[in-house]
Amino acid sequence: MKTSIIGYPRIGKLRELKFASEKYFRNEIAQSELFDTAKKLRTENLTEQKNSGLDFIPSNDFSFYDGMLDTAFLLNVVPDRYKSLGLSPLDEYFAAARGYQGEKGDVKALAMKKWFNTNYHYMVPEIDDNTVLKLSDNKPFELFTEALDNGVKTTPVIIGPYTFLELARYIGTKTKENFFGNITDAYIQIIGKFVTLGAEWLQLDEPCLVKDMSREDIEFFNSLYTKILENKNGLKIRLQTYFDDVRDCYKEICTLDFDGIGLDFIEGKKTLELIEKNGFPCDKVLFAGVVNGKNIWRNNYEKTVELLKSLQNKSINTVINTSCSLLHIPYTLKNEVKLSDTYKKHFSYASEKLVELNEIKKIIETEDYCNLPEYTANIKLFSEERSGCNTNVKEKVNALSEKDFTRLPVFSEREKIQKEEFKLPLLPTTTIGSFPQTSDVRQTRASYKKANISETDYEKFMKSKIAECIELQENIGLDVLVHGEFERNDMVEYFGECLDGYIFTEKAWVQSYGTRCVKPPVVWGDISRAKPMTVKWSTYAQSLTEKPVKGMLTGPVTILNWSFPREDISLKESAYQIALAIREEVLDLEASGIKIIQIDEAALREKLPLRKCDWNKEYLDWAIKAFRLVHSGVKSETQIHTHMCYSEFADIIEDIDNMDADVITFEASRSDLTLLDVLKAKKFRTEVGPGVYDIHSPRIPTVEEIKSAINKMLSKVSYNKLWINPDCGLKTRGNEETVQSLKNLVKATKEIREENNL
Ligand code: THG
Ligand code: ZN
Repeated sequence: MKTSIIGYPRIGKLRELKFASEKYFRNEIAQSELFDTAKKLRTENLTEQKNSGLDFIPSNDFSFYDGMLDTAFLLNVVPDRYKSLGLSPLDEYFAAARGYQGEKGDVKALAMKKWFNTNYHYMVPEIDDNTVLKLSDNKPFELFTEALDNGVKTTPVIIGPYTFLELARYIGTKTKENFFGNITDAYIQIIGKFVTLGAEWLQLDEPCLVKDMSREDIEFFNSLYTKILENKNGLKIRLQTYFDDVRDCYKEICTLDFDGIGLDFIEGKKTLELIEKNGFPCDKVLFAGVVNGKNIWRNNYEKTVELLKSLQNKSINTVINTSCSLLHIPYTLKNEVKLSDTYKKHFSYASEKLVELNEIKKIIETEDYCNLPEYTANIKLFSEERSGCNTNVKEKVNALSEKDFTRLPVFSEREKIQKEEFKLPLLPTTTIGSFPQTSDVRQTRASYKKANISETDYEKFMKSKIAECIELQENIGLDVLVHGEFERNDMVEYFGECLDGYIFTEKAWVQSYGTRCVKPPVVWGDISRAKPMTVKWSTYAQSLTEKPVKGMLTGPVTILNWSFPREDISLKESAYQIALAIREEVLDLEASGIKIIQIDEAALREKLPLRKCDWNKEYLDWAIKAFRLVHSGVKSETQIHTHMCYSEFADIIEDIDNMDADVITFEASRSDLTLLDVLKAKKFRTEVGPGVYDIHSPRIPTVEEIKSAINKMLSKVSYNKLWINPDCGLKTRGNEETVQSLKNLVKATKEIREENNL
């Protein structure tokens, strides 16, 4: 049996690509230096994969920002506003990714969205009626040739035409059907070029096949590939799916002329059943995703081998594959120097997954594999009892009942009480929580972590930053303040570090979007709170001002979704454990005089099952309850806020109301505020602050632009319920642009209040 992966991380083991790109953005290095770094990283990846014994090595999984954006540029789906800037190709690409504000113009970035159920984000291709979809870039071919020059005939990877057209945003009157001819022509041309270059395989990623598909969707998919596969000219085409099963179109993909089909056996609940019921075509290769590409636990060889043998027994021509691209896990355990081997031996990052693939191959190919040391060591690992059990926590979770999930009095009563309590102006202004994490902040945190400065000095520094931040917000004229979150590296990692049951890593970076990475903590055992985590900072901030300062917490679902979760207990149980811990923090904050507490559920939407039929029973039923559990114990005058990121929540808007928060802020500005219509239609009850400007771009929004956003909002949301805020935390921004943007926000709000006599 051969081995394969779907894609590899690209940011660099020590985030070299991130640092080089950001230097390039700051004009500190030339384009050529950035290109050199990128090439070096690609070569390193290639060498590592080749040396591991991997049979199918991908190319074109590299990207300077995002694979979807690359595909848009490959297909000439680039809005005129970027082309007309007259920038170099690379700068035009970054303008679409990040927005551009400079001597050549002022344009916003493309929209950005969550990539399926991961913490990765993709750029949304934008198609208007003038878009001429055609092959217009050479990157996939250049990267194939580059690898060939290094002695490896790779499998180039490209997003497939169905997923591309499905995920694109259509801003004119045309729809995906209008692009049938052009996109099939483009893919046929791509195939032709790879044939000329001597490629053997092409991998087309079609993750959209794991979502609900209508009859029309299936027919559209069918016609796209019927046309493309008629022209494959001897190139072998692998249809690669991931993140769930393909139950709606399994039969169709088996009949089409693909040479290989990649299916996910980890997240695809029905993958095996589909094969058992319908068989698998003997003229195709099954790329069986049996090594988890999303989590960091070692593979259970006994189970995997049993599965692979069962496929073998059905005479299926099988390749051992990962369940999805390894983009979603960190590079290598070699850089985890501090973590004890007690834990590490249970872990497997991308480069260790390569070793696992090779070991599984060896085991499968060995007649009497039960005595292979690779196999026996793995059996032993999985039979060991793991530490971290806390019966007290388990009992608390078992004892939960309906009243623990219910806050009283009801929303409408609380709303009245709170208006009286806070006496805020109409359209209150606030921010999401974090302020710029400037280099002094990062450096001081790092020195403290390395014990280079004392706790007293660290606390002094943090308090001075908090005081500065409070003064700044008062000067700007914001109504509800925050402490700035300077003590936090990340809104999830920080709590992971404070909570018992979590372990955290040193260099386990995973790309989140563009050059931004996160370091997800690992849920190791049962979770509990050892001590207050945020009270000291919040109460200090509140002591400096008459205005309310929000206490800032991360909600249980987000903490869990942005961690590497356990696989031995359910997500629901872990979420309730975390919820109980955060609940203790909420009650401590309240007891210390904090009157507004924000509990972010930035990632609530992200783990929603990809198929609607699984939404309630498998997720929302416990996710919403976990949030309610956190805040149900507070007084009626304590105001609970929450925040959500990049989400499309139109279809779960009622569930969001059901979280029973008093105020929600969310990101809307990159998607043209379409959510407002839904809020209106569904009579959204929670007070709401749809972000008035996009913080993921360095450009400063003008007063006029913010006013126009607020006016749009006022046409859909009652002035009694509307809050004014940026659309996410400010930690990635610089000080100067932040101050200017917030000043514009306050000025715009004041003018609107005046113009409307509010
Ligand atoms: N934390 C986690 N996941 C997230 C977010 C987060 N997913 C969605 C959204 N927010 C993604 N946004 C960001 C924003 C900023 C950063 C990462 C993801 C960021 N990262 C630093 C960087 O890459 O330079 C590294 C962090 C650090 O220095 O500790 O700024 O907020 N978990
Ligand atoms: Zn956000």
